[in-house]
Amino acid sequence: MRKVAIVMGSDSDLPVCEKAAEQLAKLNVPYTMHVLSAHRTPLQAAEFAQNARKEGYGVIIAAAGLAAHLAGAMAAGTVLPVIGIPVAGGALNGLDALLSTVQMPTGIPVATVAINGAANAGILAAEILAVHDDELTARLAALRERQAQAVLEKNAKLQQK
Ligand code: RP5
Repeated sequence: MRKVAIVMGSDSDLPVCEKAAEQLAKLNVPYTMHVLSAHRTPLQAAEFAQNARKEGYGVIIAAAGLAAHLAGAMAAGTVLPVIGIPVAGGALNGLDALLSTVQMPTGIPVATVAINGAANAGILAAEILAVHDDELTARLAALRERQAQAVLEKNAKLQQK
């Protein structure tokens, strides 16, 4: 199976990114994590994106806050699918990162999740890899089933009150 790269602009983004990692681990999807900044290490970030496919990656998740250009920089360097996570923080609390990540020019797409929506980024990465993987598809379906059961149990408890 191809791997997922989780790249983040700073180690301060790690607590958010760990939620993506948790989902991937639960689904048995291999992943690696990297600190790479579009602004502070632009050459290394570009090099990572350019080599990602031949290094065995199938999806890149990129998380950054403030003027968040990391996901866009990744997408500029590869035709692998890139999922952007805008990270909350700073005076605008993530709205800046959301707009910087989501407003990509035509031709260089970034699939952007919610501010701090790292769990969904992990699940979406798995769903992309599952297109050609029936076993992973089954694990994703089981995850949905467990979620539905949890909601139904909560409803049942509420009805008993
Ligand atoms: C962004 O600036 C990073 O992605 C992080 O969210 C934010 C702050 O970085 P640090 O100053 O904590 O390294 O590039």
